[in-house]
Amino acid sequence: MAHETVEKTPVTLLGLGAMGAALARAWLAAGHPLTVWNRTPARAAGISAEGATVANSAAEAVAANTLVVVCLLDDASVEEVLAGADLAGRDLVNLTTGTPAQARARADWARERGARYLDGGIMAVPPMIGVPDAGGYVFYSGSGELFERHQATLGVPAGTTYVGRDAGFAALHDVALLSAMYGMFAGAAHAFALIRREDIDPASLAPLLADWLVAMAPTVHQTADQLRSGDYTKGVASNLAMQVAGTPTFLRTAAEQGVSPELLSPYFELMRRRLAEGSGEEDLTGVIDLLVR
Ligand code: FVH
Repeated sequence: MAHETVEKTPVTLLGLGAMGAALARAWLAAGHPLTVWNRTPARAAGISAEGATVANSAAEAVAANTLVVVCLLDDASVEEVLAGADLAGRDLVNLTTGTPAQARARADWARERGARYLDGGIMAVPPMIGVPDAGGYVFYSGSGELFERHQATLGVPAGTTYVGRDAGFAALHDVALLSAMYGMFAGAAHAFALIRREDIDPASLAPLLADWLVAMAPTVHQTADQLRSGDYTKGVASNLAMQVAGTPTFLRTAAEQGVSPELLSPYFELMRRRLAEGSGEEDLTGVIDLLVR
């Protein structure tokens, strides 16, 4: 019986840093013809040995294939690397981390040069790339048609989540999730600091902390529901008045343990401000409105 051979979309990849190299290996492992370029040529040697074609310049790499993926340090390096390339007719996918405004400007910039544009925000670290069960994925935004055309190829290194035609939305979702992550890191840092000088094994606190954070995480759905309805008292389990009344205990405990309250205090201050506006029956959701200027 004859087997149908499915042609894999050829990919050009600019940038072979930690993330770029992981992306390259995933496409090569899946059988995609791959052309690569990196500013420091030595970084391409391993990828070349694994089957990639190494271009002599970024312009040569861009000329090799319609689908051009860029994964560089920052937006300035994207500008620098693509400056001499002919982008007309190219499908440019930019996986470089940047701000929403940078992504929108880069989309306009690409369109002016005759390219279609998709921006991406990578929600993964390099070891998660090419590992389907690792949970990594990439936010995409910009041309919906481009996303549909290349979804299968883009889905090889990690999952794909398209968040809209606005080219800035992938970066916005990326930064929103990572900002929440840093808030979580800050809370965990404070928790570990509290036990730092005690005879408590951090390894015994860690699973308790992880389970508690997981148990609390679904509260974001209630927050979203309250933001949509505008009713911040809907389904409140622990109202703001009660929570503000509890904050001195947290601050006194920090003082007793010799721990700086600098990570917690700004949030407590916002809670107090919202309470002072007469919102004691609400959830913590009103804090969000204090942040939005
Ligand atoms: N690594 C990670 O954990 C994160 C996960 C989430 C997404 N980020 C973003 O991915 C972009 C690339 O990150 P990376 O990990 O590959 O970064 P590096 O290993 O530092 O490699 C940087 C590459 O960029 C090249 N490069 C830098 N400046 C220039 C320039 N002016 N002209 C040309 N190329 C430039 C660099 O080349 P070289 O130093 O090897 O010559 C690397 O190829 C990034 O946006 C993360 O935020 C990764």
